[in-house]
Amino acid sequence: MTAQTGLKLVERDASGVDTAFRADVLAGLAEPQKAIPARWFYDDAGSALFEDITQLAEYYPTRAETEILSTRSAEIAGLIGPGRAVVEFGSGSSVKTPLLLSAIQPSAYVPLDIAGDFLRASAAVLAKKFPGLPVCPVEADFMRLVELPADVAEFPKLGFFPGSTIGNMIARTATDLLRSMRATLGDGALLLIGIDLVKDEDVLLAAYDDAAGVTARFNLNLATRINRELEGDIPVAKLRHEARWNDVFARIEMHLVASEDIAFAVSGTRFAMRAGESIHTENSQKFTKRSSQVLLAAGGWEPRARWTDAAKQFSLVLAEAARPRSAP
Ligand code: AVI
Repeated sequence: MTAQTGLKLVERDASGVDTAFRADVLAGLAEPQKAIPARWFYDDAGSALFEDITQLAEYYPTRAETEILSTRSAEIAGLIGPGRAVVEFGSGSSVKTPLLLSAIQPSAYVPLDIAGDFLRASAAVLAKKFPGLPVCPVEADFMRLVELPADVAEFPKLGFFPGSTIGNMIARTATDLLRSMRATLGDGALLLIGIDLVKDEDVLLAAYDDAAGVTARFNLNLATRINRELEGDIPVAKLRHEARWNDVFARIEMHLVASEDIAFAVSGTRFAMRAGESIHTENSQKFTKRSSQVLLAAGGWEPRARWTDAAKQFSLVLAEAARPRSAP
């Protein structure tokens, strides 16, 4: 069954379970190092907790990216030009989207998100802020090719992917996503993408393990979501949040660590964890200028301009859809 919401596509079985969620969780928990893709954090509760994270003193990315968008908006707008349909991958309710929309005179705004209620709520807030602007929310998993609403077919597109969410994917998945964005947006498209930078380990660890415990609640909410949506009985109180810096891959990792031996079931399948064993729930890759350029090129995008905040913690890159070529 396909849930129709404005436009699109979350596959559910007869009992309303998101089949992709169940498949990822069951496969991930069966691995020797248990692991679940980070995109499943974002049910309505997870999306709200993430908004709280963005307000934390320790979490620099949102402030840094907002600083870039507000101080460099004229330059960014000059390169993008007017009349583009802005397609945002993962809908933003934050200040970033209005900053972009008010700088560039877009023809339409198309937020894409898998969290339907959150998507519609933030789209409504934006539509109020920009009364003349067509706002066409699409509930979809943007990891796949998305069919955009017919209303925006004739406009040139600007993909907007702020927040360095690209860093939450392993390189192969990130490349696939960039390629599918290229296909969704078409020839002549531009992409404005936030890319977080390698920096001091202490700054990174604090950003992903804040003193108030909001990130811990965000991480643990995944287990709560599994219990609720997939008939699970994971003992959430026996899991604790841990953030680790992996220097080999230049990434922060988040884990849910069992504080004692536990056993549980998800959708009728039984799993066990030894004390100290973890479920790896997120990577947050940090980039250098070069590593970000390599990734964008692999995904079919040619960087055209790049900005950083004053403290050089975060970058925003404007890239252009590359023409397919197989030779240098
Ligand atoms: C959405 N994403 C870019 C966030 C990040 O920084 O990797 C998710 C997050 N995880 C913990 N804190 C924030």
